[in-house]
Amino acid sequence: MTEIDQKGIYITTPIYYVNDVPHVGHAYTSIACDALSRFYRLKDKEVFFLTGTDEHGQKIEQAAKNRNIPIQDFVDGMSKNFQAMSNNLNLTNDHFIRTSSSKHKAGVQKFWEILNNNNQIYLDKYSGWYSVRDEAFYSEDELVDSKAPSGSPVEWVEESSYFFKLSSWESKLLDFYENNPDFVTPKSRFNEVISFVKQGLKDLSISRTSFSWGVKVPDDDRHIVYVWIDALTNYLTALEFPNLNSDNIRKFWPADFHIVGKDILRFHAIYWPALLMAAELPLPKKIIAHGWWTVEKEKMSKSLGNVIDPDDMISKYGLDQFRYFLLKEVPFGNDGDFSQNSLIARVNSELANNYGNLVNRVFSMTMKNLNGIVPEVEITERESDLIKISDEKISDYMVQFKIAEFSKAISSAMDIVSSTNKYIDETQPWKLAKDNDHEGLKRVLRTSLEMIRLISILLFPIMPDSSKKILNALNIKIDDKSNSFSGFNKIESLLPGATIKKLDLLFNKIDKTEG
Ligand code: ME8
Repeated sequence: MTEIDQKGIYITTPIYYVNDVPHVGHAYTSIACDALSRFYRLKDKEVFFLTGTDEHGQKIEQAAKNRNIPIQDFVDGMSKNFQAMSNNLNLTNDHFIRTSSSKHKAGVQKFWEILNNNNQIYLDKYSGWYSVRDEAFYSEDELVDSKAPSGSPVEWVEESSYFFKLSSWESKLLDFYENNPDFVTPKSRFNEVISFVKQGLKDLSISRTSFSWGVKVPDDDRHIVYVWIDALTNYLTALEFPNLNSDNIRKFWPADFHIVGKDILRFHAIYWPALLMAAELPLPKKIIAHGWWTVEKEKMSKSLGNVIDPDDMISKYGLDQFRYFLLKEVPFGNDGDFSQNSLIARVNSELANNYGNLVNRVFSMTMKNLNGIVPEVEITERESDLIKISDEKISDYMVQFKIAEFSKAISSAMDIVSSTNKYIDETQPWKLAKDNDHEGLKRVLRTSLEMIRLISILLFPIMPDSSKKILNALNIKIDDKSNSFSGFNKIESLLPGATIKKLDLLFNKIDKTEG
């Protein structure tokens, strides 16, 4: 893939179905997108970060009916839960799209008309399997024990339907994949996509007639646009599509990162590019499919009663601790297990004992020995060594974060924490204080303060609140949308003579019994 150019960076979460309340899986995707958005803003990019809710289709219609609530009222209420999740997770999304909004619906109809005008749609009859839970069509040979491959129940459907000529895009898709070998990550999932396409694509049913909750097909309102066509189009309508001359479309389309769970990769990596090619629109640059969370080794499900509510985790362990754990625990793309004991262990060893301890001891020694005043110092070879390590780790961090390898990027930042703790253990500033070696003491504390500043900027996309508190105590202003990495790794960034502020303990050790 070519290097991302000067255009703005467009990052999207999937839009979440409102049949249910938000859980840790939704929180995970959203936090990942938020961290990536914050990272690119630090790199002086203009970012458009989109999230929202998917409010149409049979699944939502059934959920509202089961609860006996008028559908629009139901989706209004349920969408609010996801908007609250965005706030509670401290997301910096630039927009929250709702597919039941009239602007979005008009955009979907326009997208349909473009496809139709390009001779990409025809009317026929669908007979085959449909899973309401997955909102997906399945062929007979895809079923496993009479169920969808996801384990969802399927029903036989026979109805009049419009079709998209997906099959005619097979070779163009394969060419596109070949020319864009990083289009989907991880690679193993990309290979699955490619082999699925190579097995042959059938035309895709893109309208339904057996329910009414959705966008009406232009000029044929017996038909409702298939919810996935409606949903995928959100990535365009959020940028003011169909106005192709709008500032947002010009600045942000095509999307740079569609981040999705592996469950919905097929829709994003096959149907979406084919639809865009058919509509003669540029294709997204990258789709990242992340893995699946189990909970204490079990599939998360309502019937098992083990669904993790992000709000519970935030109130129990703290927001930044929760964000840190999710992004550090597994390499992005792999499946992970959400275990509260693992979360506690990670918070205690990596945040409390390592990072928190570094910050606390350096701040308290600076307060006690230097009245909180940042000293002016000359560095020695020992400091140069530490700076060399941190420079290497910063480069690693940049390489990894850019491609959403959060866990590796965090490890690089945490390596600087460990190296700085080691530097302090070796230089023993408490001993320098006792021995009245003021120059030595000042040098160690100033260097350590600079390292804390640097680490806190690196960790800002992951733990914005804590980083902000630390940086604020160092008199460095950082805000959610307008900061920059530029110049941050210069060691002389703190102002000598300035007084650092008192900082409360940020990462308390969690008692295991609290889990
Ligand atoms: O699929 N582990 O919405 P959805 C990790 N509306 N991530 C998980 C997860 C888990 N256990 N469970 C859910 C839809 N997710 C469509 C998307 S986009 C145009 C339309 C995350 O509410 C993961 O990102 O079922 C997954 O892709 C998304 O939630 C599915 O959310």
